[in-house]
Amino acid sequence: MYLTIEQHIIQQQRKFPDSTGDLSDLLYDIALAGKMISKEVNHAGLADILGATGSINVQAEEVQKLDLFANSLFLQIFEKSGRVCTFGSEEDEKCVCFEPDQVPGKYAVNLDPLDGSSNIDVNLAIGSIFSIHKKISAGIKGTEQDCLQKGSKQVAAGYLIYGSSTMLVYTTGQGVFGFTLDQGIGEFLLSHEQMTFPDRCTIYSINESNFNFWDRATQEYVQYVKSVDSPTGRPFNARYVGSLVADFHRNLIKGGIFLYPSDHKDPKKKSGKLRLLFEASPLALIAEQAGGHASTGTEAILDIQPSILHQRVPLIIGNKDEVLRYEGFVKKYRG
Ligand code: P6P
Repeated sequence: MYLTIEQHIIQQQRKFPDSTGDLSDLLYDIALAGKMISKEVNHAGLADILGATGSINVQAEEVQKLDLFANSLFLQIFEKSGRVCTFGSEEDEKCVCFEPDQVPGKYAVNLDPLDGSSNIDVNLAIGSIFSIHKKISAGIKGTEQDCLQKGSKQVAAGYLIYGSSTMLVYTTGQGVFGFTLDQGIGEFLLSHEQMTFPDRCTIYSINESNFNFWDRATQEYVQYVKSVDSPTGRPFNARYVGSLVADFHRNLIKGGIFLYPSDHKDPKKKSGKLRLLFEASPLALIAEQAGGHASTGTEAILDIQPSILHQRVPLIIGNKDEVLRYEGFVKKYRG
């Protein structure tokens, strides 16, 4: 008999007798949003087929871009919940600070509502990434300060992956747990207890079209893992979907390192393409809880004090030994 995510969250909550249950309720809210987005994402292909007759979906409604659909869904759920004071989203320039009704929300949520959504029309896995912090600002109403917290201060983080099946993977600091959506009963069921990176790292994930724009350390590291001198004595497998959640999830299960380093091809990417608060930080907590590591190449992701909401960082994440090895290459060139 499988455990539902609700039962699991309550089990975890019982370990903290003075818990009010607000974090548990917030995790349910995210699971609910995940079920609703999963339905739309799977349906999008159909809409696209029908979309050839114009931007009308099967219910004859205006087709919303799915990432905007996901964003507004999370916004509505969080606004109604009374558990969230501030909501930062990759889709919105500024964070949303909800009007506290009776009780101000205790949590700030940073979210990438639908990461990799450009892969929907080619039927590749995409995901939602979430990061939860406690409210720290002084006033009743939340502020941007509640979103701009170090990754090490997260009380929970995780992601939804909409792939061959829909999964919710999360941690509250007690290990990493994976739940698979049973579409038949509409429940997330515990399918991966205490997820950890395998000992052996055999996969590297990076967009090699940027090779000529990387620094020497990255070029040398990638050449190394592709050679017979690699830690396994044979070249690592190259696996790159171009959808962060899909690449990260596969590497978590099979053992791998994902790299999105800074490059000098695009001035906007000189500190990396991926966003600290909406992608790197939540996945870093999952990685560290699963025995892995996440770094910029010189600094642990969880230690970075964010300065702006849409701060970009280089992201090297996966098996701990491999990420530390990459850091060694960087050190060699930076001294
Ligand atoms: P590139 C998707 O657009 C995304 O934000 C991540 O999901 C993914 O890892 C990355 O960008 C892919 O970027 O430059 O390799 O296409």
